[in-house]
Amino acid sequence: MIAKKNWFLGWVFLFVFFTAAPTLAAPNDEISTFEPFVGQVALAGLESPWAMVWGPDGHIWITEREGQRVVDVDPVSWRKTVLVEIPQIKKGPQHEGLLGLVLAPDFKKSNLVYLNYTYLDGTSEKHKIVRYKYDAATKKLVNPEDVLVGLPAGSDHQGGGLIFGPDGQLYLTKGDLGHNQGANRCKPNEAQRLPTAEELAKKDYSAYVGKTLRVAPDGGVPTDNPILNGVKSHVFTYGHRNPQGLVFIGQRLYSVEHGPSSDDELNLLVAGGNYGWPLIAGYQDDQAYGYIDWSKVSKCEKVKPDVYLPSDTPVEKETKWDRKDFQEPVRTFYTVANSYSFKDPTFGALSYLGWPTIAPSSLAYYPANGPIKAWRNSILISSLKNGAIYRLPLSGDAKNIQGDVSKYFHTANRYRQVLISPDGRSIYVITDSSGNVIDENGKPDKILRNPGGLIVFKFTGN
Ligand SMILES: [Ca+2]
Ligand SMILES: [Ca+2]
Repeated sequence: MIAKKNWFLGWVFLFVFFTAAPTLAAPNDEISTFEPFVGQVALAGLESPWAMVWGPDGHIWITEREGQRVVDVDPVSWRKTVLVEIPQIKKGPQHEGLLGLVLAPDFKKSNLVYLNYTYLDGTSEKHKIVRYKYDAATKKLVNPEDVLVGLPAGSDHQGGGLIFGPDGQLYLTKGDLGHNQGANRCKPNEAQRLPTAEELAKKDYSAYVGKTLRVAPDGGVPTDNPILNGVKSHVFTYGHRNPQGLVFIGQRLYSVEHGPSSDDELNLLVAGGNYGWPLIAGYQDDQAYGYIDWSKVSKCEKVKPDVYLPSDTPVEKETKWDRKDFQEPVRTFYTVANSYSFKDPTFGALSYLGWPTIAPSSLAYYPANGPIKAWRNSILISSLKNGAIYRLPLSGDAKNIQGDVSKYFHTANRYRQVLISPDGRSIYVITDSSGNVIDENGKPDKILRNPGGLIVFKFTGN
């Protein structure tokens, strides 16, 4: 049994010296000194900021999921201007709205910016990739063009991470829409289902849930996409729950995804790989997880899973599945034994905050030649649950994690995305506008300190 206390004490907090973190919400107030970094709240009141990239003018471009807009923020004056407002975006309190954005690799020539968001097609909710042209004269995003439309969408687990690869193709994460859990418990989870040729002929992309998509810049299927179950589609990898962060390190594509009540995952994505969900969470080890297909339970709507499991509900062991293409994670946050207690009284009604997860929301790569020597060749992961950045040192070939995980900048905020400045000396985070967190004292907290914020942590060392 992995005792809870030992599990926390096992973390090594290198280079981070916590001072009492004050509860500041006003822009330009100093958050705290996380020596050798100084934290500062640059902006507050963004409407669910979701993704950030460096714009062409050295400014930070931020999508606001519920704000239905992209804004431009000057990282010196913190002046904010609106690049585009998109009122037709379908927004929701948690997962729907404007998600990731990325500049085209040939942006200098094409001025193209790719976005993804949920929308209504008649009465049916869908998800799409759209591209805009940046007009440098007016500093606006104009001339929207649909790239890939009619992707599945819903009230939960949308994915939405969007990047370009060194191969010139677009990569988009698609979540499982939260099927087989919560309010969507009786809908079958389709993360293992692969698209058929008949569906693709009709542009029926319903099987694209729980996948990573690889999309040509014009929305087509790249000719070298993997053939899965005899069919070539936009699907690059499958068997995902809710992957959000993506980053390329050289030719290697890493992804983070939210696990169920344990086993958040860092994955190295390979073409055609099956990442296990919902049959397997984390490693194929039969520990603290087994698949229950609620859609097969009679009178599913009436069953309260917290109270009892009906006798016709088989819990299927992970080792039951023989999947030759299964890819285990590079690492998990965290894998625990069957004997682990998921009900820590510290967390009361917010018991999920006490689960062995971090809720990883984004990824960034700290380069091997960056000025922060101790950080060189590391992966950074932002955490929604702890309001912290986790740093994972990589092996020289970037194939593995090598060394201890460090945790930085913990405040009572949900860190939605992390972005590194071009000079490698500033680390930016955007924060959710609402939600619950674990605060600086390890206690559950319903009050976010800097909702809808942009925070910068500046390196003060040599
Ligand atoms: Ca997995
Ligand atoms: Ca497992």
